[in-house]
Amino acid sequence: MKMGFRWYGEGNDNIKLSDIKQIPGVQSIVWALHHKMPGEIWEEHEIAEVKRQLDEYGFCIDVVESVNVHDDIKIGLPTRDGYIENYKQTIRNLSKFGVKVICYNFMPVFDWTRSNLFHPLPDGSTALFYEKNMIQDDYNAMADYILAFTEKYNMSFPGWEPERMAKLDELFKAYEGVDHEKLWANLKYFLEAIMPTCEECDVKMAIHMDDPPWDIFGLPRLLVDEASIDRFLKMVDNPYNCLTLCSGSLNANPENDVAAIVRKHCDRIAFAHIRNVKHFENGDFSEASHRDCDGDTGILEILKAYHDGNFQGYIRPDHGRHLWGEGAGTVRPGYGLYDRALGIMYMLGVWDMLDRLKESK
Ligand code: CS2
Ligand code: MN
Repeated sequence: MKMGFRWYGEGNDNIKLSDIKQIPGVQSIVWALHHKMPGEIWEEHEIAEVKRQLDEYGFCIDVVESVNVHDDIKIGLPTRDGYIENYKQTIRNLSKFGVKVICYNFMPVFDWTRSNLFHPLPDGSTALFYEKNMIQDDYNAMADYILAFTEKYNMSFPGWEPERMAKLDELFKAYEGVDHEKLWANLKYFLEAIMPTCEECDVKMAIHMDDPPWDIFGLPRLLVDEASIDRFLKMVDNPYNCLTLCSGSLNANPENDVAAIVRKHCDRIAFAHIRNVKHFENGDFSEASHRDCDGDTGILEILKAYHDGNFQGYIRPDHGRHLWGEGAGTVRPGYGLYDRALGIMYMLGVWDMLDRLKESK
């Protein structure tokens, strides 16, 4: 297991690499070129610059998160082939600098969706929150909420690019007729087209789970439970077709047993996202600290499943709460420094003890 930390890049993240360096056990920076639009080629000189920054602190560049897939590929338009060629070139360019894993998603229109980015928790911290009733039919209201935030604080979220959001009605129209089966077929087409490049370059494609793991605003979502993960891995049965198993995304549906999925597919999980979620009876959920008893995701069982599976991939704390003065304007929602650092210490504590117990057997 190699521990990582997501960083949004120089000038785009208030957290400094020198801060991350002080968190014990972090080897890998999970990064991206966040100024790139889906479909654009990531150029070698741009990647080289990030590599230089990471080298300075001895971090590895192995995992990229959010090489976003162009809507035309998800919709299955004839123009998709050009965007797939660009994607292949990005894979080649990334591999030249040592990248081993690309985390991406295949969610139509939106990436993760929340109704409140800084929901107050009883302990005085704040966290991302999903109020089921708020996310029903009005996708424009949803996008307005997110864009008002990103504009106010002069940032953009991957998957919520203002350029795309500006044409939301058109985008929804373009997805008309893309039902679950069509979307599966388009995903298969994309993966089969890029697998030879992945093999050649030794780069694993690791799909992120859909968040939340159910259809929203009438848009189909695919990676939602154990059965759909089975289907995905079988559909393109290649060791380079892997998962970013996101515990918090999956467990937004309490029926999902994430530890069981880890046990079943450990060898196809290239990247593990660890996040804890607390459920409410009405279907709302809140994100929580990584400590097992603070949520319902079963963090201890999940870590044990990875440890038992001798997991060799990358892992990172996913979202954290905002603590100790962190809030809108000082941190990216879900991506503060402190709670993610605490999450790392919790996970490493558990992991070290599991190592110890294994040694003494
Ligand atoms: C991430 C996802 O912040 C998050 O929830 O786990 O947004 C993830 O980066 C993307 O879905 C990957 O494409
Ligand atoms: Mn995640």
